[in-house]
This record gives sequence, C-alpha cells and structure tokens, in this order.
Amino acid sequence: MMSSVRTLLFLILISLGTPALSEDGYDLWLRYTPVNPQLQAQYRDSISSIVVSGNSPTMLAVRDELTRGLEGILGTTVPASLTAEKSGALVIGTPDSSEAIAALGLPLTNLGTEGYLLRTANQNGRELTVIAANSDVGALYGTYHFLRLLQTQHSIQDLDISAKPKTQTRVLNHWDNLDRNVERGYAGQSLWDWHKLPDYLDPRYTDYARANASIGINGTVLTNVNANATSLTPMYLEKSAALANVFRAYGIRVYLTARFSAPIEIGGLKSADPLDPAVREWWKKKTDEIYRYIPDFGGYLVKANSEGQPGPQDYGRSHADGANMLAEAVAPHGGIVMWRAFVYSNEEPDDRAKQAYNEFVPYDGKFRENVLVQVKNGAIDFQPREPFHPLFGAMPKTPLMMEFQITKEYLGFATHLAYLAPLFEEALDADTFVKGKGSTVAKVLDGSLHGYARTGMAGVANIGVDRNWSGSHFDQANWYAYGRLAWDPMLASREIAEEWARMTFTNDEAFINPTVEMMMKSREAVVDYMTPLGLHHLMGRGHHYGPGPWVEGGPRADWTSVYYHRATKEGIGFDRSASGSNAVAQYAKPVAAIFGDRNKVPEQFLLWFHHVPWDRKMSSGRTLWNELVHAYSRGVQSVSEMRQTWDHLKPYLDAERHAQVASFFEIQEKEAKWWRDACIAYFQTFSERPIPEGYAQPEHSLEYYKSLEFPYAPGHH
Ligand code: GCW
Repeated sequence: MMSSVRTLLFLILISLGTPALSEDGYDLWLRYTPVNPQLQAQYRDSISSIVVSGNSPTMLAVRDELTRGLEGILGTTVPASLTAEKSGALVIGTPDSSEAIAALGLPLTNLGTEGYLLRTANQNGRELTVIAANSDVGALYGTYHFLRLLQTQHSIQDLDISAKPKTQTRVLNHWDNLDRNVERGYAGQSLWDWHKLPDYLDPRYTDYARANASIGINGTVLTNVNANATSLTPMYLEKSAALANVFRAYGIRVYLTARFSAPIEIGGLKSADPLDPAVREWWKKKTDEIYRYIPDFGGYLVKANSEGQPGPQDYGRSHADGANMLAEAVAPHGGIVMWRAFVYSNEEPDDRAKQAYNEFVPYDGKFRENVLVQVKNGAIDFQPREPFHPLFGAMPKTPLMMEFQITKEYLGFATHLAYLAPLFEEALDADTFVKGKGSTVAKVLDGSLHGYARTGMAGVANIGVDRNWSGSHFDQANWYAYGRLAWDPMLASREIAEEWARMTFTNDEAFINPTVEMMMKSREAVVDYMTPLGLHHLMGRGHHYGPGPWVEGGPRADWTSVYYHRATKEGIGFDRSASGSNAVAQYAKPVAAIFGDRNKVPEQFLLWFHHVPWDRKMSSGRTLWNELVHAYSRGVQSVSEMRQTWDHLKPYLDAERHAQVASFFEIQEKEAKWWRDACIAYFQTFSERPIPEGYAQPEHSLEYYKSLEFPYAPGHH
C-alpha cells in the first residue's frame, strides 16, 4: 500500500515536471525510478511476467532485484511465473536450471562462468526476452545489465547482447582498520562494524554487495594493506566469514590482508622468515583454518617491505620468496596472492620512481602461478596525473594487476569533484610499446599481450558509512567507473559518465549533456590547480590536504615536496632523463625516446621528466613561468564554470542532492584558489618573475599559507 502511494505521488510529481522527491544518495545508481510514460508502455508490453529459474541464493537475489527494479521503472508489479507459457515472459537462468533456455540452444560456450547473453527470442510462437548464462552469477550480471538498459532508456526490442568480463579478479581494496578508521577514507567510518559482527548483519552489507555486483566487482579485501594480524585470529575470521556469507550470493569473494609478521605476533614464532619451515607450516595451517571459516576465501593481499611494513627482506629474502610462501598455502584451496609492488626500502633511493621496477623486474618469472603483482597506475603514488608505471612494460612472465585509487587522497578528498575515469582511461590506454605499437596497459592487464593466465584489477575503495556511501554524490561515479573498467578496460570514460549520470540523476538530456561535460573536464581542472605540467606530490605533509610545495626536511627526502619539484632560481622539475636519474630508461625504447627528450615529451609530463628553465618557451608561446601561472588560474576558472553549470541544473533533480553538490563546489572553488595562490606565491620565490598581467595576485602572503596546519584532517592514520 505504502509503496503504491509513494509511486503515485512520484508519478504525479514527474508528470508535473517537478524535481523528484528528496533523495540522500543511498540508492546510488540503483534508484529504479520510472522512465518516461511512452517507454514505460513499451517496456510493459515486452515484459509481462518474470520467470526466474532456480532457487539458489543468487537466483533469489536475481528475483529480488528484478522485482524491485521493474516495479520502480515500470511503475507496476510484474508477476512472477513458473513457466514461460505466455508471450512477454522475461526468462532468466542457465541451461541447467531452465528448460526454456536449454531448448533455445544459445551460444553460451564462450561466455565463461561470469558472462551472459541478453536476447529476444521466439519459442513456439511466443516472444521471450532471455537473460541466459552458464552460471547463476552470470545470470545476475545479465540482470543488472538488463536493468541498466531500462534505467538508461534503451530499447529492449530485438536484444542481442553478449558480454563477459575481460579481467578475472575485480576487487575493491578497503584500507579499513579494525577500529573502523579508514586510512585515506573521506566517507566516514568503515562499513564493517566489527564490534557487532558476526551477530548483527547490517542490511547495508547486502546493499554494498548489490552495488558491487551491478558493476561486476567480484571481490573485496576487507582490511587495510597496512595490516593488523588480529584480523587473522579466530574471533575476526568469524566476523569476516559472516560478511562473506552475505556477499556470496552476489558473486563476491572475501580476501584479507596478510601481515607478514603475523607468525610472530599471533603465532608465537620467533621469526617470519619465508624460507623457515616452521613459518611456512604456520601459514599453511592458518590458511587452512581460514578456509574452514570461509570456504570460498579469495586469498591474500600483501604490502610488504614498504613504508615500515614487515616483509621478506627483513630476513634477506626476496618479494618472490614472500609471495610464494603464501601462494603455496592458498594454492590447494584455489586462492591467489596479490602482492603489491608499491615498495620502497628504508634506504633513500636516488629516485623513488625507479624503485618498484628495480625491485621486481629481476623476479619476473619467479613467482608461483597463483601470484599476481599489484601495481599502482603510476610509479609515485596516485597523483592527479602520472605517466604510466614502467612495470607495466617490464613483467611479461608475471601477471600484473592494476591498482587504482578510487578514494581521492590526492585529488581533493570527497569535496572536490574529480571524475576519475579519464585518469583511469589515460593509464589503461597508455602504450608500453613492449611488443611494438599498440601494447597498451589495458592489453597487459587483460592478459592478451603476454598470455597471462590470471588477470585482475584493484580499486582502493572510497566507501564508508556516509549516507551516500562515498562522501559526495559525484564520488559514487568513481566507484561505478572503476567497476565498469575492471570488467572491461576498453570502455570509454565518457560513456560510463553518461550511463552513471542517467541512472543516478535523470535521463533528461538538458541535464545529462552539461553534467557529462562537467565530469569529463573535472579531473583536468584538479591537475591544473594542484600539479600542472607534470608537477607532483606537492600536497600537505602526511594528511595530503591542501598545498604544501614548501614541505622539506623530516625523516627522508622522498617524503618531501622539494624532492619532487626541485625548484631553483634557474628552473623547476625532476630530471629523470639520461642526464638525471634516468628513470626514463625503465620504459621501452620508443617511450623512453619521447619521455626522455624535453622537446618531445607531452607538456603534461614535462616537469615529471625534466628540469626546465623558467624562461623556456612553451607551445602556447608563453614562458614556462607564465604557463605555470596560466595553468593554475585555468584550474580555478574551470571550477568556477563547473559551479555555475551546476547552479543552472537545479530544476532537474531533487533539492537535497543539488544543494550538497552546490556547496561542495563552493568548497572546491575556495580550495582551488588556495592551491593556486599558495603555489604561485611559493614558486615565485624561485622564478623571481612577476605574475603576468591579467592574472590575480595571491590573496595572502606565502607565510600565511605556510602557517596553516590541519592536525585533524580526515583519513590520516
Ligand atoms: O598512497 C599512500 C598513502 C598511504 C598508503 C600507501 C600505500 C595504505 O599515503 O596511506 O598506505 O600509499 O598504498 O600503501
């Protein structure tokens, strides 16, 4: 009753052209609101009953989702039926569970366990719509695809779609601690309520699983890579198992981070040496124990010998020794080890950008077959813009996974709008040239370039207990885009943005076009007002909030900003060419020839690879100094434009979400100016050149910007 009253009210509001009821963002892109009446009529004609075959928890989830989705989109309840005896049946299942599907003899063989077909079919004179797969999870993915077609107002006549994921392991990495603090999390506390687990299962866990399944994410690493051995104790394994029980129906496996020193901390051993038989035995037993709690446990994610984490090098052993020990323990159970390449040792390197390559390339081919090496998109650390990580062109014998950061540690936290799919796409489309032109990072990752048997992608989650999950409405798009790209790294960021915006807000073209434009330019705006022209790592020390180009001193040089920008009276930038650290030599020759030549390198990477005089002429005709001021100012300008665009979009959505985004734009504009002014004031002390005419002077003195402190910035550990 309640729900039909609500639907009616909703329809009245829609037909009046009034913005929808207030929304808080909880429903993400699964809002299932009514489509326009004409389409609704068409959809109703095509779908008159739902026939879900099978009673597994996954098929129950399919039935629930379809019922919920169709009721919302079509504005009416579509009856469930046991057989497809009438035209207009929507039939979902596998050849094993559904006679109707078996009888159609569909080409399912190449779709694997996660792929699916969406087909319009004729059977004995009846027209059916079919969602068919080899497994229940495939049928679930097909169901979400079908609902997406409806949500984005596509025709469902003459359907003939087949899809399967291009990578196997598509995981979220939660940097969530057991005390619920989320490292680099800007959306509140961790979703995992460890204290109440395993007994209380927050309904949110199911909605989390639904959201992930809807975009093809099939794994979740529950715990922080800066790991705590307590998560491997029986008490916590029971809690993780409870989560795994919720996620299983949605095709999502649970993974845990393995603290390398756990045998000492919770096992009572004296050592964690990976070649010590007692240590190996401990991990084997511990792993067997985990599988008793979680029979489909996915495996371990490990950060070792990086930023103070323990690891095999503590015992003079290699990353391969460490990874292989854990791989051996999970192998009998079909598990994997994701071993992170984000390493840098305690000795200061001549160039931190070179370290992962130096430490991993010698071990190419030495890892067990169930190890994937997880590599960040760039060699430093999730900067607004980085050239692709050289490791992607250098490990033909080792499956490499991508690690993207969805949470915006370096891109304005949750308040700045930065749609990250263009950043992801730039990394995926980058050409490593390792097997000649066209050897893109995407082809390395999907296994097609080197024939990797295992493939995967990881995204550092931006999710917490905030009502809208991500801390901002637009940050939901980054979670969404990550999932879609993990499924298919060849997808275009613009299409993903459009898909997401239609489902999250409205199908009204007057809203969609400007919103997609705004999203597409948003990340470039952040690059401009934070780190233009290849600058990097200029953020405030530790918490990374706001500008800190002056950061120097402290425990090690490569944790400072001055290490990265190297500004002097003569010029600015990190010389990574042959005359400098020669990091360019880690790329294939054709790439090195471009990055290593300051006249050929794309200007967006200029100061990443070269130290350049202030007066150097840029392609615009401006000097480097003037170009820098120009770029910083352009960034601020873009944010003002986005804010204005958003103001005009008020009529198209609910007031609640509009208002939050609008006020976040005010924050972003204020902080973009802060970035511009602080950086220009600071770099001017080196360039000693005036700010060119027509550009604003910094609002405050450099001393003022330097004096700002943020001891309670979120996400810091
Ligand atoms: O991005 C940096 C972060 C650390 C993080 C580390 C890593 C989990 O500042 O907070 O630690 O990278 O990726 O291991």
